Amino acid sequence: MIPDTSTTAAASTADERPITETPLVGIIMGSKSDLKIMSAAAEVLRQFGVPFEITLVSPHRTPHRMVEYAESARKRGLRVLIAGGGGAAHLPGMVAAFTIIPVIGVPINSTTSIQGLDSVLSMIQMPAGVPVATVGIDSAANAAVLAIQMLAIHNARLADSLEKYRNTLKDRVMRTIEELRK
Ligand code: RP5
Repeated sequence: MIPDTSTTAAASTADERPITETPLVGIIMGSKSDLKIMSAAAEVLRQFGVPFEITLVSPHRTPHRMVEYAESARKRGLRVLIAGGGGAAHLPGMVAAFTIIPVIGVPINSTTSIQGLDSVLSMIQMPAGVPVATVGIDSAANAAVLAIQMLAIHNARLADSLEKYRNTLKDRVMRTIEELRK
């Protein structure tokens, strides 16, 4: 049964009503040591009221679980996967091989020697027809925003929330410009 170690989360306040109770986004990672980075994706999804699940799926240590997770993801209602990994980060690419739902890869800087470049290179050069949308090193929050943008194609509430979010980013820059003028 997948996912046996996951937490299903959905926002519950009036302003952050979940769009459905079923998780739409699956956040997965190769190791518990990735959680400190990947929890940023969970936080963003929570803020936007997007139901998600979060769990460990290791391509090397639990390969059968990885196949089962990827193959069952769409049937279970998931619409986007966010997959993080460090070092030889095969998780996003291998999961993408077993599902047609979009996979967003988060390269994680888990080694001090090459600082996440190993993970980037493990994710970006996918063969034609099996893409992984790779975000920046340790950029789990951006992966969540990208997932929300995908869901917003068919969800007006999420589209409105994204417009508001973008305006807050713009306002922040404009405030700084004003302060520098003084
Ligand atoms: C990868 O190896 C994981 O995604 C993690 O980033 C890295 C190190 O894993 P641990 O040795 O900390 O479990 O598979």
